Amino acid sequence: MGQRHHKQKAASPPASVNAVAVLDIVLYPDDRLRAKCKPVESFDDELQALIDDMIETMYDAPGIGLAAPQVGRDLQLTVIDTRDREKPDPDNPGLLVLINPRIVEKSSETLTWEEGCLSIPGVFDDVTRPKRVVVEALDRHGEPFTIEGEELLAICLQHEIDHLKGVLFLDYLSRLKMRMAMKTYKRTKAGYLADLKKKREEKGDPA
Ligand code: K1U
Ligand code: ZN
Repeated sequence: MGQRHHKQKAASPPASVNAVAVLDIVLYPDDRLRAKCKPVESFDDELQALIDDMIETMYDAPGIGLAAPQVGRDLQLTVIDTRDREKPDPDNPGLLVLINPRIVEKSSETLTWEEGCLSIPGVFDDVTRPKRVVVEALDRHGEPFTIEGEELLAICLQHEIDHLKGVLFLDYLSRLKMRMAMKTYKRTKAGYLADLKKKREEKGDPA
């Protein structure tokens, strides 16, 4: 499992008890991003801690989604929050925890969105996907639910569910766009790792 970086909170319990942690994000081209993830079968305390850590990691990044393989776990688990703090939308479901999710409906209408990925920092490109999807999943307690997403939520649901199958948004790019993306990534990955090291040193975390 990736290293955990504990966040200090005033009046919080000792670090060993229920401390939420920001996890290391696995970077492309790590093989763990290509795993076909296993279904979650046990909704125990260990799973609850992983979910809380993934939520913290997504908000810290910041991102609008995060899938378990991105923190080195081959489990069918993802967290999503596509809310825009500046533009509150009463129709947005807010924070979602999706376990063993599957797309049960896709619209024929498509939408092209410039996607990014926390595992491929600095690379953004257009991907065309169904504009609306319906997803069935289990919540963090193992209760089934159905979520319908349109536009950004639909795009994010598909991006995260792809992660659980070892698929990355890069896989949808033409060879030319992929070559350009890799040139950009070579430059941005080094800067990203240097910034991460500096951030950790400032926080007093080990490298
Ligand atoms: O799964 C991931 O890598 C997270 C990724 C999700 C995603 C982004 C764009 C389209 C589809 C899916 C991200 O969150 S990248 C960061 C990002 O898009 C963002 C960050 C802060 C505010 C708004 C967006
Ligand atoms: Zn991603």
